[in-house]
Amino acid sequence: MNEWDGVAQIVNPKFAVPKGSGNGANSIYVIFKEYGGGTWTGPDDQSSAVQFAYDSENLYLGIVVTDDYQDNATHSGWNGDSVQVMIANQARDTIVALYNYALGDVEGAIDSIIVMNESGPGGTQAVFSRDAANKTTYYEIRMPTGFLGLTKLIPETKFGLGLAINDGDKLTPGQRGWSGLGAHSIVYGKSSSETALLTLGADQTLNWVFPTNNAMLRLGQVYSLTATAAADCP
Ligand SMILES: [Ca+2]
Ligand SMILES: [Ca+2]
Repeated sequence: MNEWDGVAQIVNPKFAVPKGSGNGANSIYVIFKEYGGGTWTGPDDQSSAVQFAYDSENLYLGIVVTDDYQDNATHSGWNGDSVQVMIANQARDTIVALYNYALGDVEGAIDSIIVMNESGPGGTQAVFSRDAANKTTYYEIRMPTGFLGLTKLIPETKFGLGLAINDGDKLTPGQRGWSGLGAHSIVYGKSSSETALLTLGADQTLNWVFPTNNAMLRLGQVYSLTATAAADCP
């Protein structure tokens, strides 16, 4: 992923648990949520960093997932190691697209790149790879402008985007938890209001504005990225 050098990276984005509990005095923010009997032992079990860039024709997502074991025996777009994406409109009150991505099969036997267009215009392209020795999975996704119903992407274009990055492991296969950016847009039912509002920047990267109403999105460590926080964010 050398072409991503210099593009701002968001490492370990945080979200409030349980869903809907953000912005409170006692809100609890995490970088991973266990689910369905899964257990999470820490960032080496699963954690994620995300990057975005664009040109006039495409939005690009680069996702680096640290994960101790590749699990997707059923070749599912969501029920195992996978990346689920929601695109929402600028108001974040309408779902534009739902796309699911994964590498098929388990550690040592990966045989496919899975692109599942759950809804929306589709036409996305994906290249994924697994570095088992370094326990790292790379996802690179290209979305043509049609995903926003536009002919060109230009600075100041705004839209919502959510990522749920699922983890299953050898002893606990399937969707047993997730990290992600605005993950609650996708899990426990679909909620477009929980996507992050993205604004295309003049330098062809993306600027960020936190959700202000029921913020589930908190940034983790951010490298070289302009982020505008609402007053009630930590
Ligand atoms: Ca894991
Ligand atoms: Ca895994």
